[in-house]
Amino acid sequence: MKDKLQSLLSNVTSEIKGSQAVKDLEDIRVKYLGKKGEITSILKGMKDLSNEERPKVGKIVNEVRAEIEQLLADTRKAREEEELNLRLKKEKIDVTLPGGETKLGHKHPLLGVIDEIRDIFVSMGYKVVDGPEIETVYNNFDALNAPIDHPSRGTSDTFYITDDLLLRTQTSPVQVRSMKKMEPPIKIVTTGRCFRFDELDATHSPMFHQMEGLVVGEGITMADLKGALDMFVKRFFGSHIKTKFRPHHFPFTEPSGEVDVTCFKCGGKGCRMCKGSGWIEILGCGMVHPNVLEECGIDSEKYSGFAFGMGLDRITMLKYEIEDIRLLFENDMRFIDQF
Ligand code: 2NL
Repeated sequence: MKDKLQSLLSNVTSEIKGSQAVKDLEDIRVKYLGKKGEITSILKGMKDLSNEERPKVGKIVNEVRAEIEQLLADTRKAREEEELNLRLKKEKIDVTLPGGETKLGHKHPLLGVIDEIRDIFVSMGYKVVDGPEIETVYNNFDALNAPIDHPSRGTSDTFYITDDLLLRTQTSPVQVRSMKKMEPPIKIVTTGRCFRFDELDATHSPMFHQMEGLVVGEGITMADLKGALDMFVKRFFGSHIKTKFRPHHFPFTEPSGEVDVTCFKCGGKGCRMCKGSGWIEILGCGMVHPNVLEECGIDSEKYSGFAFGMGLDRITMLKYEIEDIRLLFENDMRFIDQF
């Protein structure tokens, strides 16, 4: 028995010495000291020994077991240290290596245009205001003098949520809210998403972007309207660009007009961009209708004002000669990365 234990001990010792990894040591522990291990089975066999032999053999077995445990613990410590040193060596970072290229993002072309236009108006003293995309029918239509039978009110043109709530079809309700809250003088711009029940094609999208401006004060006239918009056009398109005011009709302004600018591609000679006319339409405007002022709690005898609105998607498309509005909203990086 003693010899058997001696040879077992020498086997274990050489196995432990020959182990490569911490994991091997665990396998060795299970093989000898585990529930079905060799030492354990010797201990189990002790009951068959004589009374004199049992304590002697027991002592030796326990000594051998203690020796194996000690050897396992020592070797485990050494192996762990080796493995750590190996990892530290392998995973060392060479801080002197050149860095990888970092790709910088940039503004979406539409957002770039929005920021540029907004900055121009802010520099002219306008305050930026925001409002919700879900609006009341009252703020979107009634307060803006829209006739009750106006086609844009119908469910075929507007996304209704309930009888009283809708997705705003223009940014004007933000200005209705502002007029009800603020005292003149008022000088504000607002930008945001608007929604109309349009079929998606190259020039129409059920979701689009608008910017509107509103000025209300004592003695505001059409001269102020023309001066402000002419200034904006020269700052945005260039100082050589001319403006032309054409009569138009909107329910919320009277008189109303549309603004054309000289074609910035051909300089007015006529090209594909301006469809040969030399002029490009960029916005709608007018003097705020007295009904709108009164509905928003402003005395139309004392105050007057002008307002304007423009489609930002269209302006962006003109600026970059983008021929399909869908490109602005598909977020295809092959498109966006060109700006
Ligand atoms: C266009 C025309 C316009 C307005 C928007 C406005 C707002 C209030 C009162 C009066 Cl609260 N008017 N906004 C006025 C004229 C034209 O937009 O073609 N937009 C894309």
